[in-house]
This record gives sequence, structure tokens and C-alpha cells, in this order.
Amino acid sequence: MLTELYSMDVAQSEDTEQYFALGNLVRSYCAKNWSSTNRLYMKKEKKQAYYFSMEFLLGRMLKSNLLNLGILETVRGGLKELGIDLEKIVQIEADPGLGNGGLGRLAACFIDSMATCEIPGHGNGIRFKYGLFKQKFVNGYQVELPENWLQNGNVWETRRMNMAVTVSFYGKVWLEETVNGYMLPHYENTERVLAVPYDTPIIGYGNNTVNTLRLWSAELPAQDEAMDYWSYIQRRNRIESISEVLYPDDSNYEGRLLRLKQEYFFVSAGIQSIIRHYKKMGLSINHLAEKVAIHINDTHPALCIPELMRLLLDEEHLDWEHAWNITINVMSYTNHTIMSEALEKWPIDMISSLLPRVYQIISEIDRRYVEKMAALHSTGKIERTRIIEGGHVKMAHLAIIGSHSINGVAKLHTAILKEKVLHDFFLIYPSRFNNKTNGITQRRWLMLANEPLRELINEKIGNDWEKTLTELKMLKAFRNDEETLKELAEIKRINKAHFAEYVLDALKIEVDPDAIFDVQIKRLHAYKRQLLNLLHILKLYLDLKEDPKTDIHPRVFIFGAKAAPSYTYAKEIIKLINSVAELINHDASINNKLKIVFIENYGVSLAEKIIPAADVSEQISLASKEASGTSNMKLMLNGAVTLATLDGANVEIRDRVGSENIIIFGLTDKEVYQYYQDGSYHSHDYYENNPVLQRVLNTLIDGTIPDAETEGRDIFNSLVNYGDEYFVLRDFDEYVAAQKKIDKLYRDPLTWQRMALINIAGAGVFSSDYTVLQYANDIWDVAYRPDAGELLN
Ligand code: 26V
Repeated sequence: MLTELYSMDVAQSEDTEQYFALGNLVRSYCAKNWSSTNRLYMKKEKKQAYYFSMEFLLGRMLKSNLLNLGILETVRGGLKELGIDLEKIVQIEADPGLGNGGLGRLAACFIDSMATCEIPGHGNGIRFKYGLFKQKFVNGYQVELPENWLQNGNVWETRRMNMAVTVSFYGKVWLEETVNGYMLPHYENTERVLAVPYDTPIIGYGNNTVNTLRLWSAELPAQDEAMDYWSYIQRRNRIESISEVLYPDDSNYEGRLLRLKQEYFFVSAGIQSIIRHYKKMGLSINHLAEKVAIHINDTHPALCIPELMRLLLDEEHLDWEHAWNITINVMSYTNHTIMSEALEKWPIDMISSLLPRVYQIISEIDRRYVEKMAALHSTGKIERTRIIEGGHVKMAHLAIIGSHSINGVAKLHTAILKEKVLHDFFLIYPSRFNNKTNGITQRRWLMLANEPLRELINEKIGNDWEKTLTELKMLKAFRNDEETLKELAEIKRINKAHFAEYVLDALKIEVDPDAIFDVQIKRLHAYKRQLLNLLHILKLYLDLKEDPKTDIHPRVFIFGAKAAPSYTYAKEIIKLINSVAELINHDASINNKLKIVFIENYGVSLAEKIIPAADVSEQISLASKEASGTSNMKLMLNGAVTLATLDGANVEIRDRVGSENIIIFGLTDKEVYQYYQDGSYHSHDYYENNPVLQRVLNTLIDGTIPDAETEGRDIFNSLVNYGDEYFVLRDFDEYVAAQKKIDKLYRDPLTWQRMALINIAGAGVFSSDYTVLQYANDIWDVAYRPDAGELLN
């Protein structure tokens, strides 16, 4: 392959050529299974599930493909004989960061699991030229740089020009009756965009299934090339900008036209290609819902609903009722957040000028909804739930009204949707609501990220867990086996030492692998409360300054977090953490008892390094706000002990491991809602009445922290004077007490390792294999690996 690609032999080649040569080999190695999987699906006319997601946060793929193909060790050995280190060349691959955080990574775990569980399920999204920005710290401030991940090419993708489709925007549309009585639309002056698919094989673990991730790229259609040069360039740039860059804000909805274009672009392209493929099998469009399931990952692809209606009405000439029936049966929707500021709603003017025909259809869906509900529900409820209201199109309402299934991503989150956020809808469509707790793929997050732990587990209980993660429960038998607990401790120590080397090399900070590695890795958001963590660090710092003999076990606080570029408050928190790190890491009197490591540019590849080295998993969001969380699952699977509020999936983690093996603190969701109701939270009182907290908060404004005056003042004000929206001060004391408990437990190594073991053993239910099987069984009604059925019980 080296000779074919680069006309050189191993001795002449460098890492980059070796990487691309190996990548090409792997791709051709799986090509046969890829086409045979497709042929099998076609021949058996198997129902297909399509996971529509704006984001797929894949991470590097060379090692995961080698693992899933069952040739990782062979290839590693073979390369070694040639004097090549696999670990070195995998680093050459750009990490495709086509997502913001949990939602995008979930989509990536799901496609790995669908292939492994032999579910005919594929991803559909956008091939962004630029992934999520690269984060750099300059003087402690976040600076964003472009992430040009395609610069050196992408070995995994195949451009399929012959499968391109056209997506139309703008223009005028009017309906005209045909001789046979159909109302057909006529379009004038539309802007046509060519959607070109790039397909990536998604390889199942230990089977012959290879599914497809189809990502669309926006291009100028060929016939439009005949215009004057400057108009051509301008038009091309405008069109190509559709798939240029991922929006980096997952906290605040902004009604940007380009974002709406992106959403319609991949929705329309995806649905057109699904229908084209379906019709190739010679089946009647009337049976579409028996052969196709489309999943809407958050509201970003909610235009799937009017777009499928449009194609069924205008192209297939079905009548409304019939088309609507098919659409509802095809579509299902997952909600990923209750944060109202993230809910998408598009101004009517924008949507009706960009997508005139789609808007007509949305209006008609809305009109019929109101008409149908009038006899059954109060006007208040109908007004609150209709799609078009207050000059906007509400995307969550569209998704709910047009789907047969609506699910939340953890038991608590689903309960809050039913009882609070979507209560009106729950009363209208009770049977549509269901829960599907998130999961993670054990292939990437244990087998690849933590090879020593993988080996230990295999030695103890065999390797059935690789496909059936609940088998990890067998590890419980070793809970009192000191030898196993010590082996577990040794592995953690090795991983920590390994990570410490990385930290020294990359950040020039020396950390002690015998310290507690306390980890909070997630997007920077006020509700996730990185500030609570920071206030506790400041308290420890003050304690040590006052009395250097204060008895605490040394700690390394590890942060990884990107802030949305326009989220000023989150960026101030980043700067504050970095300033506190400056202060503490350079204070010799602290005697290395405290260190803060804020890793730049957190993403999938860094998560793979940090998670196996974690002792403590910080999951401290304000109860009710974190829909599920998934880093909580990855960390427990790698033997970290969770320090958590009863939020999202933390509740289910506690149920699995028992209260003795997780440290829970803070307000419950009920208490939070009670405070909202009676308006009785006054953060200023906590500042006034709690001297310890007051002393800590004062460090933000009294010059203790270097070079963060503005940030310290703003954050102080938000907590003390402007109401402390996320109850940081309310939960402070309980958090400090919980951290003390961690300190005490850690100093008893056997107790600690037993907790770690119970956490690993309890992580089995959080495999995304299990999650996608439930989607396949309960929502999509598609086939799966016959023996995987056991997992569902
Ligand atoms: C929202 C928005 C808002 C408008 C503009 C762009 C944009 C992009 C992404 C998002 C996603 C926000 C929702 C989200 O990421 N939720 C997270 O989903 C995870 C997977 O279910 C879950 O574990 C996290 O708790 C939840 O915060």
C-alpha cells in the first residue's frame, strides 16, 4: 500500500504516510462486508432505521476500526516487526470533532452499537468542513481557532457523486390543480443546492455487519456553473457555506438563517435519498412505514416531518390523511434538554421565505392540530401546545405532534418532561412518551481507552462483557478479594502515571500520581456548576494557608471544558479557574497538596486519556438540569467514584451501585422546583450567614486571585447579588462535606478500591448496546442480533 500510494517503502516513509497506508488497507479490508451488508438489507427488504443528527462526535477511527474488525493485535504485532509503533501513527489522524458535547458523542456511540447489535441502522448528518473550534488559552482566556480536520484528507469517507440530490431554498410557490384533481406546487426562482453524500463505514464489533454514516456536503449544481465569473464565485461561496462550520453554541438558541439552512439541507437530502433507495426495492410508497424508521435527535432535524409530508404529497401524490399517517409512524424524537434557552423556535418570516412550501405544510399541520384538539382540550392547552405561536415556529412542538414516540434520556429527565416541561403534551399523547436512558460504547471507552483494565477483567471473568456489558456484574464476586482489589489499584496507578507524564509534557505541570485525581470534564455551562468545584478548591487553599498542617490527602483537580464563543459568563469562569490555577500551582507553601490542571481543547481524544486516570467523577449539576450526562457512565466504567447530585443518570448510577458506593449531596429536583414555586431562595443570605463561604467568596474580589479582577467581580455578583440562578451557594456546605468524605474514603485503599470495583461491576447497564436495542425494539421496530434479545430483559 505504501508503494501504491506514495511509491516508497517502509524505511523511507514517515508517520503520515504509514497512517494513510494503513487506513487505506483497513478500508479495503472492510469493503466486502460493507457491500454484502447493503446487499443483504436490500435482498431481505429489512426495515432500516436512520438516525438524523446535526452532530456526530466520532473521535479517531483507526484503532476502533481495527478493534471492531478483530485485527488490532495482529496489526499492532505486524507493525512492530516493521519497527513501527501503532500508538504513534494513530495520533496522525485528525479527531473529527463534528459535535459540541454529549448529544453528538451519544450519536457516535449509537452508530457503533447499532452495527455491533446488527441493527440495520445508519447515521445521517452534515460533513462540516470545520469541526468544533480548537481551544487555546492565552493568558488564561479561551481563544478559538478553526479546526480544519479535513486538511490532510479523510481515509474513511467515500464521496458518492452518483447519489447526490438537489435541495431547494427560497423562491415563490403556488398550488395548481391538475386534471386528476391533485394540488401540485409550482416553484419559481428557487436557489438549488447540490447535496453530495460522503459515506463512512460503521463496522460492527466481532460480526460482519458494516452500516453507513452518510454526511452531506453542499455544492454548486453543475448547470449553475454557466454564469459570469464573479457571480459564480459568490454563489459558490454562499452555497458551500451551508456545510462549512458546526455551530459551537449548545446552550443558547439563536435564530440564525444559516443554521436553519443547515437543518433543512441535511434533512431534505437525507429523506430524498431514503425514498430513492426505498423505491429501488420496487415497493409501494404506501408501505414506507413498514420499511423505514427515522429518528430525530433533538429538534435540529425536526423539519424531517414537513419534508417527508412534502415528498409524499407533492411527489408521490398521496392525500393528506394518508401521508400524515405514514409520517407519524416513521418519525420518532428524542428530547435532550429542559433548558428553555436551548429550545429552537424560528421566526415565521425567516422560515416562510427560506422554505415557502415547507412552511405551507407546517401551517396546515398546525391548523389541523388546532382543529382536531378543539373538541378534546381547553383553548389554553391548545394555545400552549400549537406549533405556530407568537410569530414563531416551535420545533419541539412540531417534533412531538409529528412523531409516534417522544423519549427523554434518563428516568428522571423523562419524568420531568412528563410532569413539568411537556406536561400538556403528556396529557394529550400519554402513550407517546417513554424513557431511553443513554449509554456509552464499551469498545471505545474501556477496551481501547483502558487496555490494562480490559485485560484484568478478561482474566477474572472472561470476555463476554465485550458484547454483553451487564456481564461485568460478575466482578462483584471479587469485592472482598484483596488481591483483585490491589491489582485494580495498580492499574489505576499506572494510568495515572501515564497521564501525569502527558500533563508534564503538555502543560509543564508536575502532578503526583499518588494524589487523588478529581475530574470534571464537560462543556462549560453555569448549570453544570464548575464554580462549585472551584469554590471548594479555594476553601482548601485557604485552609492550607491558614494552617499548613491541615490534614488532607493531596489532590489534583482536572478540568476539561470548552465554552461557547459567545457565552461570556462561561468564558469568565474559564479565566477564573486558570487564574486560581496560577495562584495555587505556584504557591510553594501549599507543598504540592493541591494542583489544578485545566486541559486545553478537551474532546474525544483527550477524554480517552483522562478517564482511565480518574479517581473521582464530578457530576455536580443543579438537580433537574442535566438531562442525563454520559461522562458519568464513562468514568464509573473506568473505576472512578462518583461525587454527584441526584440529577440525570446519576440517580440510576446510585440505584445500581447502592448509596454506599457513590457520594450524593445537594438539592433534589423536587426541592429545586419548590424554591422556584415559593421564590424563597436568597443567595445573599448564605453569603451573610456562612462565614466560611463568605471568606471563600471574598477571594473573588479582594485581590487574592491574580489577574482576574473583572471576572472575579462579575462572578461574585452573579452568585451573591444577582440571585445565583443555579443554587451554588445553597449546595456549598453539603458539597464540602461530601468532599471530606471522599478524602476519608480514599485514605482507606481497600475500601476505595472496593467502591471502584462495584462501580465497574455496576456500569454494565449503561452500555449503548442496551440503549439502541431498546430503541430498535420499542420505537423503531427493526431487527437486531438474535442473541442480543436477552439484553432487553
Ligand atoms: C443545542 C443547541 C441549541 C441551539 C443551537 C445549537 C445547539 C446545539 C446543540 C444543542 C444540544 C443541547 C442539548 C444537549 O447537548 N443535551 C445533552 O445531551 C446529552 C445526551 O443525551 C445528555 O447526556 C446531556 O445531559 C445533555 O445536556
